[in-house]
Amino acid sequence: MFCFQCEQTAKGTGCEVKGVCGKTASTAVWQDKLVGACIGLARAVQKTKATEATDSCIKKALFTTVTNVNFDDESIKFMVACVEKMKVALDPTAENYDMAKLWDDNEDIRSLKTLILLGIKGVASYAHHAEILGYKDPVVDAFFYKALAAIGTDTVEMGELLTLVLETGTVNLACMALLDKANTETYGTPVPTEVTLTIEKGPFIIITGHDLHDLKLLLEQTKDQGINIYTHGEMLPAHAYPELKKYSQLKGNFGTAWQNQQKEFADVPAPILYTTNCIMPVKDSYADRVFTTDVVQYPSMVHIGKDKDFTPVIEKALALGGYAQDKEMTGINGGKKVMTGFGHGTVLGVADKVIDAVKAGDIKHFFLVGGCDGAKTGRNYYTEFVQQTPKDSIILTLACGKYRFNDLDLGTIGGLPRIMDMGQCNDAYSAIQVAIALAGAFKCDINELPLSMVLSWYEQKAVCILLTLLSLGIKNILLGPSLPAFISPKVLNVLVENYNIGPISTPEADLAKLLS
Ligand code: FS2
Ligand code: SF4
Repeated sequence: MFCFQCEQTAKGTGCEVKGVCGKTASTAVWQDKLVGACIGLARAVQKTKATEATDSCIKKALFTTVTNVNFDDESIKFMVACVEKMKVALDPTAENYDMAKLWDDNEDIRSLKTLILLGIKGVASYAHHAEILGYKDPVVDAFFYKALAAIGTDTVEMGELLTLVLETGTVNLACMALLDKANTETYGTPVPTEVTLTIEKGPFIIITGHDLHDLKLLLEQTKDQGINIYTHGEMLPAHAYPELKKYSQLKGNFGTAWQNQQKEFADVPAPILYTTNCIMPVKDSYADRVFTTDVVQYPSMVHIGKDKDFTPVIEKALALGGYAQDKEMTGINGGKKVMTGFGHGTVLGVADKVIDAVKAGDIKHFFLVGGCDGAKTGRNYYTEFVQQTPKDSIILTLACGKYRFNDLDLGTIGGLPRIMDMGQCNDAYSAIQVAIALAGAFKCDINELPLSMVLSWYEQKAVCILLTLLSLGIKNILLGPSLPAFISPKVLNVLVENYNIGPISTPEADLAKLLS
């Protein structure tokens, strides 16, 4: 096997025996076969034409290969067969691609093709969520075939690949906009919402991952059942959507970021429903309580299929019964509640207030501190960075990296909390909208704003978001906890020369640099 798609890759170079994430060599090989089959399908589509079925299939297949999504060889094999069948129906002569060719390629070509591949895996995840809500963008869907076909082409040159890298970012912006539209038209515009970390006594279900549609269905199915629902990980921002928060059994948030799940789920008297990444290898201590749905699969765990009948989860919650007494829990800094719901709708709704505060000097700087969390100790950087930001600065955040600091009370400026959670990783779209609006108000370029981006990455959705920021010409991004293994020195040079992207160092040094 070879895999270097995530931040925790072995030795910082690549997993070759077994994944640090727990992925076996056999799963890695099947995932490669799945991507190779998708390239075959893309080749067939380019000769013939795409269908609704091929569009859906490509998105689901790419999402399946994202880190911490699917550890189940049988389901991946099944998907490979489905993709191949579609390909043969369109063009029996189109060949699948052997991913070993990519892993063994010249390091710069491999680097650029990998950036495109990982980027479209992220885009596919967002496009899949949007499609579930009935939203599609033909430009986004067409790009998967174009990008996959390019990855499978031996003769493609560096310049052409660099253009495609940036196009991946542009397409992802369109895709995040599509998902934003899908989410807000379906569930309403997020409103600032305080979320408790206390778990009430009695039966409950923990729902994790990014899929709001699964949460909605679970809320419908648990109406009047005496079962409470708690979000976990990337599901936290769901509390802010009017059409979800109206369910009285949606009570609060359980636990912190994904990498703590094995510890946090060990003795929880409730089932856990995984709707997307990040699932970690399931420990015996809670294996009887794990349920998966949609793209997530894990060997021997109960999978809820297309019928979305959550009865087994509900029955498990009732059988386990939850805690006997209310259980007060805290975030990693001891806070008992967190806030969410500061999407672009809310922040731009008070744009005048924000602009006045900047003009009056009450707000001197904005920081976007967001992205993925992960297990590395160096990620404490983000907690310390936020703690050390000056009192006249605002911290915009998103995705699961916020669990490092979202329970801190850093006070307010002009009635606005200093930490504003904009949502899930895909809600980077909100941060971009706010940056564009501020640049418009101050008649300057985004790079001239008193705005610094300090990002953390782990998996492939972070890759597509980074590419979006680069495609918008955003410079001086600080990235941590370490730079991706798949960026070759030459490609890194291009990114540094054109975008001045750099690694995080220490909170003190970085703050001094960003505020100078
Ligand atoms: Fe965090 Fe994991 Fe959102 Fe990522 S919960 S690293 O999936 O996409 O973020
Ligand atoms: Fe290794 Fe990350 Fe790939 Fe898992 S996803 S095999 S940890 S590089």
